[in-house]
Amino acid sequence: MSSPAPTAKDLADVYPLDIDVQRRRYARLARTFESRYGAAPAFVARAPGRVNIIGEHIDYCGLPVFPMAIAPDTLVAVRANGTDRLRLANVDGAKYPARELCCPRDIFAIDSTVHEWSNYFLCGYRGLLEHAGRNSGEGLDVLVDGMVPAGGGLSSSAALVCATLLAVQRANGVELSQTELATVAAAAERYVGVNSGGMDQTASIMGRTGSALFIEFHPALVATPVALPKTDTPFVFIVANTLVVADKHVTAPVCYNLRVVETRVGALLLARHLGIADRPACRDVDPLTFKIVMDEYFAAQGDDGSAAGEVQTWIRRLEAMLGAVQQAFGAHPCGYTREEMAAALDTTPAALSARVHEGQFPVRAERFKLLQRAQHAFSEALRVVRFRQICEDGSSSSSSSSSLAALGKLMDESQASCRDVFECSCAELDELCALARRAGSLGSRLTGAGWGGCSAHLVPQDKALGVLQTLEREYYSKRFPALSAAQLAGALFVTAPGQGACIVSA
Ligand code: NG1
Ligand code: MG
Repeated sequence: MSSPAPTAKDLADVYPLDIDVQRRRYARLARTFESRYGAAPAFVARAPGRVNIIGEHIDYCGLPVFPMAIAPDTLVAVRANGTDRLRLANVDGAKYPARELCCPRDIFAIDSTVHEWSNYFLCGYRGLLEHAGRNSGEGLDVLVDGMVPAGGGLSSSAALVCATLLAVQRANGVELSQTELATVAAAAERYVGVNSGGMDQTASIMGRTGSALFIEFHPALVATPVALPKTDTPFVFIVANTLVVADKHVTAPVCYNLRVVETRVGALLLARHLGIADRPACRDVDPLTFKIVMDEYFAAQGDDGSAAGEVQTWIRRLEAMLGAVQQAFGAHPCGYTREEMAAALDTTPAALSARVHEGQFPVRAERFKLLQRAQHAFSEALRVVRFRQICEDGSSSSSSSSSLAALGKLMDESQASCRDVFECSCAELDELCALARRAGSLGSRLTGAGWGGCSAHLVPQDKALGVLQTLEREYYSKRFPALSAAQLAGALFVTAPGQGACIVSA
């Protein structure tokens, strides 16, 4: 028996973000701030989390991604205190204890070996000072209220770094453009020891209600809002958290940072295979990414891509790269040792390690799977470009359920590639995807770095309740029987593209 179609109100209530809840949250933040510091905050900066719809682990390859900002966000309430103290507190003081730090000393001494929530604040502040060329800034009283689940693949970290950056630029009388904010936030977050790309910060800063963002990183950071298509059958996105906390900070040397190194070495070897390693843009640029190698390869042939439309150019180039990847790495399906990679590049393992910044972001592996990582990167970029094209075709005219099915298929293919080729899924993510598809999801995949964290599902509205109920019954009740209603509401919810970061009150 099929469930009755839920109304928009039913769906909105799945995640407690209605206006009254938000009013109470802001009022509580102001009250707590005042009782803690003896004065009201001067202003509140907010920055949202994000769901990546498609395009996983390719932002740091310079290839385009397709995320959306979501409603859950982080608030940073601030007041200058006229001293050199940074007093940081969090409304969840049990999980994130208050810290008193020194400005600027602690800002320039972030210890990336400890996993510490205040580091993300220090990152944001350090990013601002470095960008503005200042060696110190205002001492601040700060209270943070975050609603983005931590370690869940929804970018709680970027939400805190972006909200901090917005707050400290205002508190210090500096004004950055949106592109500068996103670029500075992305670079700043690397001070916690994860060699991340720039997708999360760009989505958090530049998100638009109702639109996803097609984000390009090279040759320049450009985020193009793309409206989701108006289909005959309305659809929603459901987020389901595995509740397996993917602690990227701890696992970075064997997971995230390792993937970054595999794609970086892959780019160096691919450039050599294509005979373009000595072009200045390949030789001197740091980091060399797959996107730069692709652009340089075509530039070397005098092909500037203007002969065909933008989408056709992307597709033609990405397909050519997939062919080249097969030729370059096809003989090594089991991966390379460090010695083999160095030999193929006429260098030493130590020099190669330095070239890919292992001093700052060390990794551990017996074998580096360059073939598989490169296959994932270029094929995932193809899926991103195709996804965008279907959205654009479908927002000019009302499109059919077949375009919805095509979007879902791209998401499913992305999940298969993440699981089998890039190896960043896990059993719980695979299970959530399988359960959701069985209950009517058209496309299900992990979102964010993976190895735990959240999944995202494209679901026709009339199937949404069924998917939610199935996941609750078959996943959450079985694995987490003690979960409270509030915890479940934070783990399993319907979402839509929301607005990016802003200063809420001044
Ligand atoms: P999460 O794990 O959701 O924070 C990370 C990276 C992104 C991107 C994705 C994978 C950080 C801050 N963000 O996202 O840049 O590479 O993984 O697509 O590490
Ligand atoms: Mg993160």
